[in-house]
Amino acid sequence: MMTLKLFHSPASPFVRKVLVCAHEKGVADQVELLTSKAWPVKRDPEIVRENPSGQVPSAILEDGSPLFDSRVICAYVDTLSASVPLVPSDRRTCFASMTLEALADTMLGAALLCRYEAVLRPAEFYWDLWHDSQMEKVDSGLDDLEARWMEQLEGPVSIGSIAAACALGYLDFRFAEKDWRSGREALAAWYDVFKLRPSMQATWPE
Ligand SMILES: N[C@@H](CCC(=O)N[C@@H](CS)C(=O)NCC(=O)O)C(=O)O
Repeated sequence: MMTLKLFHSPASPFVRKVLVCAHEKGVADQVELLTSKAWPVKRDPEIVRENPSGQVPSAILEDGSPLFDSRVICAYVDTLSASVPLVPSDRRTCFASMTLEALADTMLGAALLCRYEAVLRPAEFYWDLWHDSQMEKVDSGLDDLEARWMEQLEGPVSIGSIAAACALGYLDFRFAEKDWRSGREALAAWYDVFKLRPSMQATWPE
């Protein structure tokens, strides 16, 4: 059986995307988790050896070659079994799913920057405007999901819906006080069902 070595961190929403994909594809047992310490200011040399960004998720294939970032690893995981395709083969839905994933990743990236700003940056350097501007990207993304992406989200599970669910899950996890559900009832209702999927339950952040 092929094994994918995955640098991971139990709270990382980008890693979660990969693990949700692995569970959806029934190949979670082919992923070997490597403990790592991804952090923006002091990179983990073990990860850097494989991925100069030092970020998780980063993976190593059986032949020793590196695989990153989360989008590439998710696409790779999709090839590990023939069950339901997460990157749709139909051209139109494929690019729509990838765009939805990109949107969710953008929201996640901005939310992570807010998190780092709050927990990492020395208080005297904290910049409200910068923080709030990142959070505006998250809010615009939430509005876009509600206004334009519900049909796609409600369709068959895909890389796009998984990424969106991981982004919303991260908001609940790290920004519990943020009331992202108000005014976005369709998105909230969709997420509250999607999060019950066994793949989401098996990858709850710690
Ligand atoms: N574009 C990357 C983003 C990954 C990312 O931001 N990972 C975070 C953890 S959730 C990380 O490693 N942060 C440490 C850093 O930015 O150096 C992906 O999709 O994999």
